[in-house]
Amino acid sequence: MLLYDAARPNPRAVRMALLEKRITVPSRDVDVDGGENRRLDFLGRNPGGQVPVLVLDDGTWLAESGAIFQYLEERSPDPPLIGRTAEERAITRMWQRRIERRITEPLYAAFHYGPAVEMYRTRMVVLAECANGFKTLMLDGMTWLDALLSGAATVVPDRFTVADIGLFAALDFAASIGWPMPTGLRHLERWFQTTAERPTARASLHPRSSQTGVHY
Ligand SMILES: N[C@@H](CCC(=O)N[C@@H](CS)C(=O)NCC(=O)O)C(=O)O
Repeated sequence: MLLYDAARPNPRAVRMALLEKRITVPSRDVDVDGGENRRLDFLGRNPGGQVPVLVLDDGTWLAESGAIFQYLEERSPDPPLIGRTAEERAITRMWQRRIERRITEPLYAAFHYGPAVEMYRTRMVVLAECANGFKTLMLDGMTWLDALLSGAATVVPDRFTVADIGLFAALDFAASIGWPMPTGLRHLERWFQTTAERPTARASLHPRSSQTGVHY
């Protein structure tokens, strides 16, 4: 396998999952700043034009973090990051999707259409006028989750899962670019601190983080 990586939060989430599962995969950085992932040769293999991509041993390009998590789980079930039973797996996916919809997708849209708009303008449709709206949705999602966590250390009760990993990669990135979670969300703050203490949280940071201060 080969991981097409980059100094970006979704690739970081895959790095964190690999570390949690103690799987070592060689990686190569894609020049996202230079638009390598939006060129025809890359798009021919991943029409989504984004990273991460896991290249499987048969040469298949597997994109979308959720699909990559799923593949890793089936290849290396221990420790489980999705679940041991059909019920556990379904519950993890339910939370993973809720978090994407309510928090991480609005967060990334707010970033692409806001601070990063000039870079993305030449590559994709950007809705600069919607950046603030997506940020409002993201903040609303954080408030929603805070109330649901109510002291829990993990999104899915009593199990660390890919739902935690995807959320952590996004919120750590956001805080490091100056978008901290709103004050007063003490459950979400506690969840964040607990997740940040996992050895894989630090170990999954891209080497560029130490130069830029951005957590990805
Ligand atoms: N739905 C995709 C999203 C991946 C994504 O947003 N990748 C970003 C980095 S975090 C990217 O490739 N950005 C560069 C671009 O879109 O050109 C996933 O879950 O993997």
